[in-house]
Amino acid sequence: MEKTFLMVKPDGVQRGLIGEVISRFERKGFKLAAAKLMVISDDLAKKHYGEHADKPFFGELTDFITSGPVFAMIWEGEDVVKTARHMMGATKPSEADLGTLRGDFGLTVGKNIIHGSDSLESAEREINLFFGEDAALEYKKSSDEWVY
Ligand code: DAT
Ligand code: MG
Repeated sequence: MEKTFLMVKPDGVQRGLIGEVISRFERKGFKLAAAKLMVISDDLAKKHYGEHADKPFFGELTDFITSGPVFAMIWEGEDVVKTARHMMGATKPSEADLGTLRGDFGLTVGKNIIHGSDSLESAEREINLFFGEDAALEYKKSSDEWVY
């Protein structure tokens, strides 16, 4: 089954939104496969956001993501990469639809609550970067037969 990497950013953790984020993905029908509260090292931040290394906001971005605990997760389910991006909303909260996490809880592009992989390739890369291979727990969820 498809997997994605999601992470409640330091602003979401400080604002008490871990439960809200988990709840939305649980209620949607997705399955939590791994989770940990952690502080990202400078090295990991630079690798994770490597695609943005040339952008003017790169320093601000890595400073922010390392500024406090994040809640890293692997979620599993049909089309989870694309669907999770819809549930997060647009990068800029001012452009994110209400009903999305960023639309409901964010105000600025920097502090936008949540990270989610943007493709199958980045999901695999980010899962390996944060959890390593084989970290996703395989288990049967009794609700699956009512979701699929
Ligand atoms: P997303 O997080 O939606 O995948 P992204 O990969 O383009 O967005 O950018 C990563 C993060 O960098 C984003 O969540 C917030 C920050 N960011 C993006 N564009 C920015 C900008 N123009 N100014 C400041 N921060 C920005
Ligand atoms: Mg991105």
